[in-house]
Amino acid sequence: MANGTVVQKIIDNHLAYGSRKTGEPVAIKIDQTLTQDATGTMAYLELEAMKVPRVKTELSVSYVDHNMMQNGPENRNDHLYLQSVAAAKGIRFSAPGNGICHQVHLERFGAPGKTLLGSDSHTPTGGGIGMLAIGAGGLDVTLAMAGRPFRLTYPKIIGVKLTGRLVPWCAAKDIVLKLLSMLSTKGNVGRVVEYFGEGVGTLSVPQRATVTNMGAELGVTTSLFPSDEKTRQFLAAQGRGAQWVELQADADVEYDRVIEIELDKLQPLAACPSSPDNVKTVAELAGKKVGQVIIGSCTNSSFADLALVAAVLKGRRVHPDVTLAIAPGSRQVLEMLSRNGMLADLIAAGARIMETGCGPCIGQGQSPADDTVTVRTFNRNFAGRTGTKGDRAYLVSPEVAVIAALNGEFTDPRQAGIDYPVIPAVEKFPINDNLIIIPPGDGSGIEIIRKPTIGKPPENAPLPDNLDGEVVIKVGDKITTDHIMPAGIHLKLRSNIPAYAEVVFECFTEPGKPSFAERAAAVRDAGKHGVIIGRDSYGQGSSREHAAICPMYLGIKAVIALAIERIHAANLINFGILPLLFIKPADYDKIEEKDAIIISRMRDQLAVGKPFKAEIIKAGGSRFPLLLKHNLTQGDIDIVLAGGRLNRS
Ligand code: MIC
Ligand code: SF4
Repeated sequence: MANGTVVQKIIDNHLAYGSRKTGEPVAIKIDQTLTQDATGTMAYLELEAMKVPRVKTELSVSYVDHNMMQNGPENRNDHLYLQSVAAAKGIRFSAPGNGICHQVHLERFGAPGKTLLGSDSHTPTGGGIGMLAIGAGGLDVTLAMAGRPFRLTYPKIIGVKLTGRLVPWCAAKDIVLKLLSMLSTKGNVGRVVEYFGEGVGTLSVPQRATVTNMGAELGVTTSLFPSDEKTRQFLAAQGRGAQWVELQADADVEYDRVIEIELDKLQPLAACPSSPDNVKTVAELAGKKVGQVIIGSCTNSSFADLALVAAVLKGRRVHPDVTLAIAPGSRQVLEMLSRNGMLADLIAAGARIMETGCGPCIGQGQSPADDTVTVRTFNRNFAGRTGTKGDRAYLVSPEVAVIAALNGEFTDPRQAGIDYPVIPAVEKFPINDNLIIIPPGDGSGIEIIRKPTIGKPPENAPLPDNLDGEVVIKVGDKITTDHIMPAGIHLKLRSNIPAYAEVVFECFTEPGKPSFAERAAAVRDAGKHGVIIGRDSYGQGSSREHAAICPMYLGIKAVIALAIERIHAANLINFGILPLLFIKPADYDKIEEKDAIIISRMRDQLAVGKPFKAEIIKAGGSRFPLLLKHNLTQGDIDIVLAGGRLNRS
């Protein structure tokens, strides 16, 4: 293999087409896929629509971890569909209760040097074990299951050099929070973060996975660590030592940019409301009252994380003004805690033990009270994601969280007067895969269970010749897919597009005014095409393709913004919506809701690298020209012209 970084080596090893040219399109073979239930139902409905008899990957796993509340039949209907379609198509099914997809995948399936595509933005968790693990929309994962290579831009590689070793009470979470404070959540599209340096060897695989997991918030394609002795030990402890291969960057490689983080200089950090890059030191927040602490999510609910929390809580009591909820990341973690007595310590201290799964991280329960501070070990604190409007959510390490739970206020854990418990590395994890259902060798006779709430992917017409558009909504910077397509109480509607579409952009609906869905439907019913105007970093966060499917269902034909994030742009293309970019940022200011946008000969104008001529007509009749651009490849253009990927399979 040619010299290179770990990322370059894995990409080169999986190249289906293209070569090592930064910024150029390439396609890579995908070894493994994962889906979770909230994106999985649509992904498998798409797999069925594409008439794929059986998946072609080395391994595909369907997890149930998001929709587990079962308030009404929808969640369980989804599970039954997912389990039966997995059996029919040759996919392993990780049943509800087995754990969060990223945690379980790391424990049981992730392997260095492999490629993993997952319909969840935190799929890069697998980078902790040296795999190239990328989050994508459901349809891209479906295509990978069908054996098609995954298309991406050959990334720029940001080398993050780690030196020294974390000091007590400073954690892996602080590494990624530090990086977020430096790089922010925007402007990192087309980049991969690769960690190197002598500090790497001081971090365990679960610590590395915390870092690569939350690296998703940077907006990078993925993050990854080399595969070394620590990786070997972790795999051996999971009974999978034979899957270890060493993977290191060569000494003479050049990164596109190098950032150095001195682990021993890190301080306990917190991401303040309402963005993961709004980082302060915990010392700066000291004394701020805390009403709720939640420990869990795919970022921080490994055995080591929860063992640390249990050791600190042992013999102590949670502050009377705080509720502490704990959601273990996997059944393996929960089983270990229960067998070694730590679960009893957590319960005795007053913790509320929750089911293993995403739970409050995706607004499934535990919404905080109005005007109170919630402290979470999660990766996202976008406004309203907790289920409480105007929420004040802080993201921290388990170390900071547990001390806040004891003291009822933010405290720099180094000043808490508690000895830092040392949690020894696990030599042998208990292996129990009986909630992972292996598909039969021949699934052709399996009946797929479709209860009434399981819908179909909606159809779309080819792109019209001319865009006779109207601006349905104009939004600002950093609009996340949580703004576009809220989860929380609406999450159970993921398999039912007409119902889910009603809440698109719900957070922007003013009381007594028509919703986005009503306005978009009015534009569509008038025979016009809906257009969304965004500013910088539109479509951050989750990979949910519903943020494209539901607008498509409502007649949206184009999104025009200053920048559109990678996964969301791909989802828009997959569902036949044009992702367009302003050439002159000042044009954003000139456009208002209800303005007409005309793009004549839109189909003919759409060519690789060519700008796009449009015209804005204001309510009073005045007009001005608008020059737009796009980053679409010829393949993307063909998909958009056809009205989406499903029209081309
Ligand atoms: C999230 O953390 O926002 C989710 C829920 O896991 C999403 C996927 C989804 O919306 O189903 C993600 O990160 O991609
Ligand atoms: Fe689940 Fe939260 Fe992780 Fe998303 S970020 S996969 S909702 S635990």
